Amino acid sequence: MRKLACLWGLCMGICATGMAQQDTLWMVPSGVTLGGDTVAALRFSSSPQFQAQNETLENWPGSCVLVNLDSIAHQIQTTVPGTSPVTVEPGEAQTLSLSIASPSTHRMWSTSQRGNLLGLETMIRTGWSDLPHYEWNLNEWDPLATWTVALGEAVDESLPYVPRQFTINDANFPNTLQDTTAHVESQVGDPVYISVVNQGRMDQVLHFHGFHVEMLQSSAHPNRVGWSKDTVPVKAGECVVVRLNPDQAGEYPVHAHNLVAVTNAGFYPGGMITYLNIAP
Ligand SMILES: [Cu+2]
Repeated sequence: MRKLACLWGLCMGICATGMAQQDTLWMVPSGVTLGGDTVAALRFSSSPQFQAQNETLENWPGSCVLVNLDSIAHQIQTTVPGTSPVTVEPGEAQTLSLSIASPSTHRMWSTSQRGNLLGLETMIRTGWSDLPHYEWNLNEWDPLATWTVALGEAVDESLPYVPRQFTINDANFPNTLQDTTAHVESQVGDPVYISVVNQGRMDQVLHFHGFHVEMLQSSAHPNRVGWSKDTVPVKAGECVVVRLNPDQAGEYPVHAHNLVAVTNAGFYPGGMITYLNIAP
């Protein structure tokens, strides 16, 4: 794909590093609008109030209280090696204690179909905190399937899968540019980290314009650590960390390489696109 002109101007956001440490997450049901579709949703929220974007856990504090405000029990699983899932009954709370090797980035999600299809999944990470650290949770959405599970019915996941919406941090382009935890803002000579977790059912491949990034973690392809690449596969469920060393100024898109994933309900451009905005 050619470099896209950025029509949305300079986003004056401040990057994501200074966020307060979160030690409680609430699982909250509601709905969101994505690219003209309404989608039933479940999110890890930083308060009992529903938030459209899952809250991530940075600088992992060692344990976190999970409060279930949903109507069914959720079994919460993580990719941290040697740990077992925690089950939280509706209306109850459980403490998730994990010792996480530093630095590393992991996925945390509900193993139920309702939890998974409604998007109850986030990123937990520790380390790589000496530089600004951006976070991209990738996901894709089938609106009809979300309403089916929201009504308590099962979705047959063996049927052909045709999601209509594709998101970074539960937002699709151009709304991704308003997300200061995803839209990279730096300057020449100031490197940043980016953690990427694929929360969806489809494998994705991210294409970086303007730069090669250095692979620091790749849970499905550990042999690629240390490689310098402009195209980064992120398999379903995979957790990847890269370092971007900006050596030239400009606005450069990063996008999913699968054409359908850069649309909103079939309309291009949309979906999994964000920008690297590098000042001179
Ligand atoms: Cu491209």
